[in-house]
Amino acid sequence: MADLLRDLDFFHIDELLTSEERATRDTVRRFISREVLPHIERHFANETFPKEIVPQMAELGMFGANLKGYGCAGMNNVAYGLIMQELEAADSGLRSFASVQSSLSMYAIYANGSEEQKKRYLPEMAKGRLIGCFGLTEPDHGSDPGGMETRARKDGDGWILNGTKRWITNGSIADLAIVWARVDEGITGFLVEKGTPGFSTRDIHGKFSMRASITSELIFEDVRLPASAHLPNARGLKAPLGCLTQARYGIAWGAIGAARTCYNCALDYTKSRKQFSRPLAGYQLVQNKLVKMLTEITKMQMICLRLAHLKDEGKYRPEHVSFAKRNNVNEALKIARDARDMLGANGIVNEYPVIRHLLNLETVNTYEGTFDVHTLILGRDITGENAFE
Ligand code: TGC
Ligand code: FAD
Repeated sequence: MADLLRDLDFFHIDELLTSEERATRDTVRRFISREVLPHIERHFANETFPKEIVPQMAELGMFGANLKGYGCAGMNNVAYGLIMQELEAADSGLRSFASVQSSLSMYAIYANGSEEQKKRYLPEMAKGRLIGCFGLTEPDHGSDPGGMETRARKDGDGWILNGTKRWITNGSIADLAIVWARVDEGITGFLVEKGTPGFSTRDIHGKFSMRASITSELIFEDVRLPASAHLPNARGLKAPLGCLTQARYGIAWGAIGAARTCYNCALDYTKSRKQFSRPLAGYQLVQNKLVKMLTEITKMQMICLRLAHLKDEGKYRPEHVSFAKRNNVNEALKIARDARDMLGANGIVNEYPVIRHLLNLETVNTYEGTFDVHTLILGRDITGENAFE
């Protein structure tokens, strides 16, 4: 089977990229091909994350890639998106790791931290020496994080933290947890270092999706935190939601990568597989599916490039990101399902990457705002009626 990471560029979108953006994408693609693809099925089978590649990801500037200063690469948002696209062409779990490190954990400190916190943590996180996780979801509060029960109360100069966060990517492998909690004034954020007494993690096993990514529960039992652990500029739910906007942006790009791998695989397979003495690709029903995939991927690419330019110009709104995340992940999921069908029985084995992408995309459609939550965010935007109240 030919290179499944190869481009799909029906509308010459490549010509709209700068040479630096193309070079970033190609470097990441070579890295993925060399260091990730040969091992990813084993990690998915064993429920392990390939932690050994973290230093190389850092070397390539992938962590906090679009942040400025503090040892970050300061790339534009097109380059950042292309990195996410290539990572997810290999596996959604890999893109998840980078999203959580960059857009959730580093960005939370970048946007809400003191100068001292930024200098202390961001350069180490950019180098991949310090891994972060982002604890917003709780066992009883997923789509409605505003209902969170994790609580911090003042204790002298510091704080005492109690509560449980669930479904936290990188939870048990993180050195630093960004934890969102309720205080008397509302919702705010804390930095909790691994090893702090009273803080423990428990991994979630039995996942059929995102198996090459660690997902954990974070438990806080009378965790005593110094004043310096508080993110001083995190005031209200808009602080964590602002981080989600950054991560959702990367997810919209990532979905293109997963969809592209599935499309390339389905195209190659149906061109070579013969039934009734003709290649499957010669049948009208199969061509219809391939053309639908091509069309949706091309639309996804256009949405993301325009979104990147709006973001770089400071003109994008969270609702633009909701539009892109909702559409791209849902279309990628449909493409993965069609590709799986087109591979017949071979669509269910790990000789081909399609079933792994399909299973992963079920998570991607759920996390960072489910498909329906983004529908309601957009519905609120265009009607002025808030379905969440
Ligand atoms: P609502 O009244 O809508 O908003 C409260 C305040 O926040 C502001 N805001 C935002 N700010 C920045 N970015 C956004 N996306 C924002 N959305 C809202 C808003 O303007 C308001 O500000 P202010 O000044 O008036 O206080 O709050 P609500 O409680 O009605 O929330 C509604 C809703 C459903 C949109 C929100 O809760 C939501 O997005 N729910 C989905 C939860 C979610 O996505 N969780 C993700 C957890 S992290 C994760 O899944 C990581 S996966 C790993 C990976 O990324 O790979
Ligand atoms: P619920 O909110 O209970 O939703 C269940 C269903 O109800 C969905 O179909 C939803 O669309 C629907 N629904 C909810 N509200 C409404 C409504 N108002 N109207 C109509 N329908 C509605 N969280 C973190 O904080 N950090 C992480 O790193 C992280 N990583 C994750 C990794 C994985 C592998 C997974 C699976 C999840 C992760 N999450 C993380 C949690 C994720 O963000 C939540 O699962 C997601 O927000 C949905 O919450 P929920 O699972 O509680 O579903």
